[in-house]
Amino acid sequence: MTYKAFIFDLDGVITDTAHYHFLAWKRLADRLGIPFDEHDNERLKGVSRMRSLELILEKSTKTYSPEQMHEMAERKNDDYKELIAEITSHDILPGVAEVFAWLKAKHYKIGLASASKNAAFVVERLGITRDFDYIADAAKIPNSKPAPDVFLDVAKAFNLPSSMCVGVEDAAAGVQAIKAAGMFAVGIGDPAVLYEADLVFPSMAAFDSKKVAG
Ligand code: B16
Ligand code: MG
Repeated sequence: MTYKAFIFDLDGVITDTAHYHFLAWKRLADRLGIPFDEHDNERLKGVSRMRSLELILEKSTKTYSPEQMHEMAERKNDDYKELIAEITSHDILPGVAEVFAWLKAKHYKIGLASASKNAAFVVERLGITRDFDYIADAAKIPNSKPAPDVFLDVAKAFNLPSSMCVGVEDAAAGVQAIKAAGMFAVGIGDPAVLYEADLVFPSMAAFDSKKVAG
């Protein structure tokens, strides 16, 4: 096989921060009187902070200025940061440690391509910063998923062409980003949702590295 690097998404693949995002968005939606539940939250997975806010405000009867929206996003992020401050290594999803150990033993590069500007903090809390050869900084990525930018940024850091990289994602927008980058896409979750992926495993615990890289 020609692959040399595996590039992972964070939320939904390495750890489940989606629930904390939900709680923080829910607090904002309640304050604004906008209906918002776990089902609505599905649409926000892998989507940037501002785009997430726009999706929530679709159900609002009021319109808000860019300044107001900026303030809402800041407040949500403050609430979110308070929630994720308690994350520990126990929050690493089952299967991740085994997959990383296998990849390291085979000398694959391991990268992180998260849309989250809090990714470095989360990874630090999980205690796995040193497992990554490169962590993309979402604040420096021009276009968020489904654009390929964050995955291309990691490939560039590794000095590898896309054809030598495998992307791993739990969100449809993320799988689209991997495919737009020209990489092999592994989906984690429901094949019906992640139908654009080249291969789908139901969870990281079911991730079969040999099926991807041999
Ligand atoms: P932040 P991922 C994404 O993480 C989340 O899935 C998404 O819900 C969130 O809005 C986005 O990060 C931005 O996060 O507000 O912390 O910058 O799946 O790309 O690891
Ligand atoms: Mg994700």
